[in-house]
Amino acid sequence: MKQSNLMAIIIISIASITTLGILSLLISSNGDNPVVDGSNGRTCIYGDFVADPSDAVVEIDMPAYQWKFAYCSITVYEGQRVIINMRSLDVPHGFAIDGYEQVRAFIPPDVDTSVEFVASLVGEFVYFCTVFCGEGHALHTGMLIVNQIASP
Ligand SMILES: [Cu+2]
Repeated sequence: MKQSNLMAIIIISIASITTLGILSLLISSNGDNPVVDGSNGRTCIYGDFVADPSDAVVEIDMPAYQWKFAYCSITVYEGQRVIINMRSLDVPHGFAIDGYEQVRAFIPPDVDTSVEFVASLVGEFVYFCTVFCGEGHALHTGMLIVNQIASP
């Protein structure tokens, strides 16, 4: 075999291996939802949600998946009407908030599900998945923070 042919084969091999490596990196980084760190030590898709204190109604889009809600935490202000629109990106999940017992929803895959409530209790409340959704179910939680509106 001629030396130049051998060189060509080596160059093509290196180029193919490099291309395959880059492709597999691209595929693996897009295969799962990207995960970000929240302020409360949790990981989620979007990070932390913080409402504008001047809004009367706060509407939040919060997909759920194994084993995270899109927001690690939701911060709202006392008296605000809160609407959380949810949709499962994989298996059935549920939603409830410790301390806000009236808030409860089943979140089937690919169906829009909403909960609506007035943030009447000030404090920190854990929200959690109510449907066993796999090995990470116990970690499928987040934190609702209801702040008092500062008095003038
Ligand atoms: Cu779940």
